[in-house]
Amino acid sequence: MTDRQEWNLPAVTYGFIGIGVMGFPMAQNLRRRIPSSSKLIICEINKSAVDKFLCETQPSENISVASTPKEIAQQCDIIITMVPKGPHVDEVFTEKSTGLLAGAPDSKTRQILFMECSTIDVATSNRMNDLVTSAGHKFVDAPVSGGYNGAVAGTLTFMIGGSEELYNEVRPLAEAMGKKENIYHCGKQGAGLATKQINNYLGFVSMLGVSEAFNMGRLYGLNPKTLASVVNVSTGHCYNSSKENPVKGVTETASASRDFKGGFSIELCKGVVEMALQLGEQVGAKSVLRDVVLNTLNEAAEDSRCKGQDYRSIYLHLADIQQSENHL
Ligand SMILES: *[C@@H]1O[C@H](CO)[C@@H](O)[C@H](O)[C@H]1NC(C)=O
Ligand SMILES: *[C@@H]1O[C@H](CO)[C@@H](O)[C@H](O)[C@H]1NC(C)=O
Ligand SMILES: *[C@@H]1O[C@H](CO)[C@@H](O)[C@H](O)[C@H]1NC(C)=O
Ligand SMILES: CC(=O)N[C@H]1CO[C@H](CO)[C@@H](O)[C@@H]1O
Repeated sequence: MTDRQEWNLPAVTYGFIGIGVMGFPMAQNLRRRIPSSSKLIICEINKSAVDKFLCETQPSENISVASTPKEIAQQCDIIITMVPKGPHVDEVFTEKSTGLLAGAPDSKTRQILFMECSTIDVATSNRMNDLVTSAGHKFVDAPVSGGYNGAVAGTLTFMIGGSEELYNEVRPLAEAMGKKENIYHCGKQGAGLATKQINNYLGFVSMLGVSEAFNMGRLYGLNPKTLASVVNVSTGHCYNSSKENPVKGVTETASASRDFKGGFSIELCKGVVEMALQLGEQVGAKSVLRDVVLNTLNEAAEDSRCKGQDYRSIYLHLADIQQSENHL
């Protein structure tokens, strides 16, 4: 409440749809940084999340709750959406009696800026963009990375797709929920999502390689710490070999040291990687890894050692070892 001027956000009415794991802390940071005279209206189907949000917000803060996205569009100038999947985004925007578009006014009276932060397929995002812009309103795709911790700390990375002008308009909003240095203009609408998916694909492929390599080392009988030290300073080095070694005990802060609890679940990872490969197919990009990656993810998602765990638990699946056997 001290440094609101610093964020330089317009004194308009804000709407936030989707107060889930990520949306909850993002909306909290937004509330702290928009002008105190501005109202924030939230909309979420999970009642207990709404109660928790109201309970954790200062009574002096200007907050209200809408029961449908339509009500949000009837009142807000800037609307942020953060929901799990493509079909949810579709419903939030297009549902005939409750959707955002049903509540959006004539754009000459009030033009709405839609900042769509969900991780969804590019085709759905493009479709929403077409509907919104043909009604005279503004739309950007702005997916994030950095997970729950990044959302709480307000250090998320934003990958934004839209015109230069729209990018400049949403940048202060992204800064209010993310890290100033990590706000990227990725290209025209859709490019934010494409960037996010391609990075997640590379992240998974990289983790798969690291897991296979360290399993080879394990079976040969190499000391995983020594192997990691050499990889660390050699050509095999990558983020996941140094910061996220899957062998428990090699990297203190790695997911492996928490027995792969929390983090980016194998199921979410599978969803994003599938979207990335679909995107690759649409643009005609050759992928020799495609089937291997999809099969591995499908198998892992059915493996009790990986189900609901951080995606890096793929190592246990590949090495065919139990959690209790994963140590130095
Ligand atoms: C809450 O927000 C509304 C709409 O922006 C504004 O009219 C009203 O004055 C605000 N109330 C307070 C207590 O700041
Ligand atoms: C609903 O919200 C509460 C509080 O944020 C959360 O603990 C719970 O897991 C949510 N339920 C579902 C089904 O997402
Ligand atoms: C590998 O490098 C990272 C820094 O990049 C360091 O934190 C880690 O301790 C190193 N691990 C080993 C086993 O040398
Ligand atoms: C190559 C690379 O950096 N891969 C991934 C390693 O893990 C992190 C955290 O999940 C990903 O963000 C990286 O993309």
